[in-house]
Amino acid sequence: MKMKRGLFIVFEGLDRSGKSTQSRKLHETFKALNMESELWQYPNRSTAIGDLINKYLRKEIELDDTAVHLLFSANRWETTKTLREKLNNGISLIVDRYAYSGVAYTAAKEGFSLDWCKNCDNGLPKPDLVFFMDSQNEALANRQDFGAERYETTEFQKRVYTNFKKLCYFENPT
Ligand code: DGP
Repeated sequence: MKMKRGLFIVFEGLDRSGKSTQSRKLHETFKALNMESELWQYPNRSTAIGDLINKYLRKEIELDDTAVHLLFSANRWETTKTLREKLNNGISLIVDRYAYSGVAYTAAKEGFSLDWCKNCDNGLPKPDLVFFMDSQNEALANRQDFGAERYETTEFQKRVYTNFKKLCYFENPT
């Protein structure tokens, strides 16, 4: 089934919080309903910028924190044209992480405010729906391979979680 405009759905949360599994499940559901959709992921490690980010996350290279923040954002901006085209062509996008991770992760580092972190993503296409996988870090630390990548430490994930909760509140105050 072709929709007039595709849906832009994002899954956010800590590392190993189940985002990828839920994104895949939703994608399967779309397929079963015969609705055109694609599964996307940020960072998109397949581009030149994504390759740099990948090396940074795997601790193969060191980069300045501000530069890395801008690279993650640039990685979203560089795919914006394609993203809009897909949506306008009726293809729904189910996206594992987006700009909320950009803010929550960098603001977990010393000297970065939530507001500053939001600036470079201003103007990106806005999702229609964002799911936050509300998993606490204690359980996540027991998942297989936890610790392999740069941000996978219990302390860091605790600060990221606090930031995600602040973003949930500020974006949707009750
Ligand atoms: P993933 O491929 O979903 O496991 O994400 C890789 C790691 O990068 C994960 O620890 C979350 C982090 N991350 C994702 N997006 C951003 C971002 O925009 N900025 C920062 N600083 N970190 C991010």
